[in-house]
Amino acid sequence: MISGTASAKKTGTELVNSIIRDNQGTQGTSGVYIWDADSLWLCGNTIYGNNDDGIDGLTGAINSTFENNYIYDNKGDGLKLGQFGSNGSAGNEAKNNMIKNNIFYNNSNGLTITGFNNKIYYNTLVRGNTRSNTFVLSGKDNIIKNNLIGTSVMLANDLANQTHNPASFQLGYNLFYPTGNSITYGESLSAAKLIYGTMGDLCFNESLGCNSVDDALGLVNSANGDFRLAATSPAIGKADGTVGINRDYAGTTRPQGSSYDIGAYEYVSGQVLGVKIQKVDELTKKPVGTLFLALILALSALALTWLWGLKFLLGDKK
Ligand SMILES: [Ca+2]
Repeated sequence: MISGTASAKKTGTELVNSIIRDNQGTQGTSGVYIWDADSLWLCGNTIYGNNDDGIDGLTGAINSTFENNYIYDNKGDGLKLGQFGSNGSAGNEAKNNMIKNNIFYNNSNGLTITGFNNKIYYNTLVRGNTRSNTFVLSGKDNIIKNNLIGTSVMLANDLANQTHNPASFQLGYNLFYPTGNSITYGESLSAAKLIYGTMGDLCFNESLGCNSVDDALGLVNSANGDFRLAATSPAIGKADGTVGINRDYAGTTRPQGSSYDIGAYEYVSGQVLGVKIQKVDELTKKPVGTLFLALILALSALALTWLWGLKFLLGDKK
């Protein structure tokens, strides 16, 4: 837990290159819980298998950066910032944050943001098999560019007592995988909403989501934890390079080739396929098979025999 208060925010915390997993309390057990933080830096973490959100920033973060994190298989949202129904007057707003180069896979919602002036660039949000939305956003003046978005998006204005308009979003240059009527757009979460099938439809009707690509994601093998772009991915060359982010999730320089690619990975020409890019749980939670167990027992027996031999040898020398 990273905890301040609305009037005295926790400032300058860094959480870097950590594995945060399997927090399995009976309810509300998230990997990271943020409570009124300012200038927080979360970078390079792997966060999975938690009973609620990967990162729960419901109570607010400002001026913070969330980058190059891999957040997957959490029962709640991947990253949640700000609180639906709040206008931020209690200090619990998500404001002026940067969310870039993260991978969200098989969480409930991938990324949910309620707030102001947040920048959401170059993230990969992929749905798993059983969960719902990948992306929910509400608030004002947020910029959402160069993200690779699987299956569904909700855009709404849910901030009470303020004259926010979802059209104040800058939404563009994303790759969206259409799977039916899976874009929800509305003035508030409680009001009637409009439903669209593609970013093209959203652009035509709302002048939002333009310069995007509606197509399959074109990843190497997301089910096996490899979220790199395949050589034929429609995400290649379609990002807006002017947002000023010059490294990708893997630390590769952007752009490769002449143009910038959508999603957490820049495509690298000649990338080696079949290289095992594993989920962490395959490394740390691998069950001990019977054959492996037998090998351990055999080696243990051998070691014991050798120790007995050594003891006799030493005994002889006395
Ligand atoms: Ca490129």
